[in-house]
Amino acid sequence: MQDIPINGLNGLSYLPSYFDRAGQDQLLDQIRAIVAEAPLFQPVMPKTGKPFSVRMSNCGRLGWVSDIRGYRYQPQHPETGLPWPPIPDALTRLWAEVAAAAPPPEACLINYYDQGARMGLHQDRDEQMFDAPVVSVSLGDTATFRVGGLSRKDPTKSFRLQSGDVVVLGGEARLAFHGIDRVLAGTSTLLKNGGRINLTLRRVNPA
Ligand code: MD3
Ligand code: FE
Repeated sequence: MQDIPINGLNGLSYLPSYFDRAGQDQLLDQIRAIVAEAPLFQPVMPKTGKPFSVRMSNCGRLGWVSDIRGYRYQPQHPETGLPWPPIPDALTRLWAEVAAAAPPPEACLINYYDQGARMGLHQDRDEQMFDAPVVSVSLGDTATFRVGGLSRKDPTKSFRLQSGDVVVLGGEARLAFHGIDRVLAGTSTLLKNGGRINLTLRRVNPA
């Protein structure tokens, strides 16, 4: 476990290779089953309707969605209207290990990046509480991840996130600006057709 101070903010910890290859394969099978039931959708930016390059789904009681009306958490898939599938046990156990002080996760956002997909610098602030961390798991191709400070203008640092890596964003880093600059093609054999999956476990409401 590595604690990495960013612009003097505490609370970012990096757990490289938390999941070994067998653990990644098992998790991937479970994500495939979730996405079969709750298909990836293409979110669009509020107001402009500009599509994200990342496709998304969710599991858990709540899922994060973005459409012309805004960003929000909701209990149903935006296209099927069905409840989101449950969070896999391996992820609930991960949360219990790295976020033991927080109430259980309510949402797990599934981001799928194909080659060329990216995510601009943003803060995660659609949750009703910021004392619980966001816990991220990377699967598939390596990504270049950027983290800054509490202001968009603060300097940023870049890291590579590899398949099996976990990042815990708690404490002061919980509201840091961050984004994904690019996905490095051909860096993992986990996904047959390449690309990257990121899972983020989140607590949305106070306990
Ligand atoms: C740093 N996802 O879904 S996860 C997102 O790899 C998101 O798909 C990225 O940003 C991805 O909102 C990055 C790592 C992450 C998540 C939350 C953070 C880093 C963070 C919150 C504060 C600072
Ligand atoms: Fe984010």
